[in-house]
Amino acid sequence: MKYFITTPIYYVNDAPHIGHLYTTLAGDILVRYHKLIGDDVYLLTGTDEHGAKIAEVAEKKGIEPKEFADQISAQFKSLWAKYDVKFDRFIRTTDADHEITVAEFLTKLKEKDFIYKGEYKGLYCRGCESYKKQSELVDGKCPDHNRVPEELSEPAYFFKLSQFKSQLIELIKCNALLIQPEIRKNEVLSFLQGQELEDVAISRQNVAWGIPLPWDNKHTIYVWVDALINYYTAAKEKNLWPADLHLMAKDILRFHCVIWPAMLIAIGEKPPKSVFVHGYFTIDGQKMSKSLGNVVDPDKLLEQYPRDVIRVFLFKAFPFGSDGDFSFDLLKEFYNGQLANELGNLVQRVLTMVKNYQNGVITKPKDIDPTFEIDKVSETWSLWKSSLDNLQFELGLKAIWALIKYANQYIDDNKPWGLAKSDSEKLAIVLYNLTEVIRHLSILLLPYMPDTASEISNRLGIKLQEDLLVDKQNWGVLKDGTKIELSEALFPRRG
Ligand code: ME8
Repeated sequence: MKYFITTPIYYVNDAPHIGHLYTTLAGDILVRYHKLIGDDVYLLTGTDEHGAKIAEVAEKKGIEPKEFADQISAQFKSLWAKYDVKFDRFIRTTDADHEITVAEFLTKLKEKDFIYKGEYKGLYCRGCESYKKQSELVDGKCPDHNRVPEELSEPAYFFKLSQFKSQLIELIKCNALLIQPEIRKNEVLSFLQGQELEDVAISRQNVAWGIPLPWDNKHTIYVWVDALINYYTAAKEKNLWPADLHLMAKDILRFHCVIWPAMLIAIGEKPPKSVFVHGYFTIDGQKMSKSLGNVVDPDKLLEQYPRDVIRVFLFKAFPFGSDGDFSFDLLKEFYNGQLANELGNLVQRVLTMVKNYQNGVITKPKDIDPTFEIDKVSETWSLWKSSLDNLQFELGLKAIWALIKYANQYIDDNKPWGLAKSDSEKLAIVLYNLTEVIRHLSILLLPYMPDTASEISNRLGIKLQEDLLVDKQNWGVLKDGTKIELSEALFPRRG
């Protein structure tokens, strides 16, 4: 089954931060999951490079906007390599095929009579790159950017968004455009139902850094219209439209659930199938902002912890659709507790016992231990699947950790060190159960912790195939005579 996932394309006015990392990792987790279940998955990410904001920052730095965009875009791309993000395309809005697609898209809108020329009079926040109403300001400033918006009065071309109100409401109500979590769906619906939809200006006369309007090159295309079309550009190349899932945070919900589907319907295309809106990070309880100096740099995080630790922490810490707090203290506590003491300790204890009591060779017993609850493993698989299908990552991770706890408890209850002296048959059964649990864990953890998954598999003497789940969920796959490898602890405790 084809499954086309997108992240937002990020602005290149500044270096990547933990928020960008979060959304992109979610995409990568889903890619790895869909590969495992045999889907033909495609992940799109990239950078949003045009517009007044980027031009302004480049000018301050004394370089051309494109040169500046090249630098920051390269930072995003190299960051994704460091976190092993498996994207299929990294799109840039300065890519030639995108510029062509945008021009074609706008030409279609015009031909279908959804564009007219008028005069835009009003406010514009460069931080959001969006038109603002007086009622959206706090003390005369944009609340998100703490910046007084510019007053614009200029000729502009408009898209007849107002014509799409009832179609959009219908689409969202019946989940043909599924917006999750429910609270975000209700937010969009109450926005749409609460007022008349206004037409939206889709061109700027005084912003040179953009794609020219195909029929009037005195205007460039409004950066959000340019940016949203990126999904369509990439899809066209591979015949992927409609997108199955657009990932994002709540800041850009309306662009994706109002303007974007309307633009698509207007040219006779299908809207995206679903949009998932995750929460916002705060840092030590405070809003993350440059002025507070608390922006978390994903590159710096990697200087302190391996990428798997960061990946799993971010998704276990709080539900994907809710706001949550990041702090280095919480990260360290998670590392020492759930990684070193629980997961790492389980793997190390079990492999050490196989090494010490069975010469490092797994024996597959004929008998079973009736006290061992194999159901716990199959239950974990079903929670794993439903949580990944519904983007409830932390629920799936909780289930995995419950299995880890169960296995640690099983060791304490059975005391293999005692069995080694008295009952070698029971010992073989107990150690086989434990090594099998570890094997299952390596696959369950794969979408979240790919390095750890392959490390555990290597130590178990099996090769981890990332693309197929078939049979791996069964019990008893580890073969008699498999040689394990004992090595350093996976997550050495930190002081
Ligand atoms: O909006 N917590 O780009 P952008 C969690 N170019 N996620 C966060 C976050 C936070 N504190 N801050 C940012 C743009 N994000 C446009 C998008 S798409 C056609 C154009 C993440 O660089 C989150 O995914 O401001 C959010 O939606 C996105 O970064 C905004 O990135």
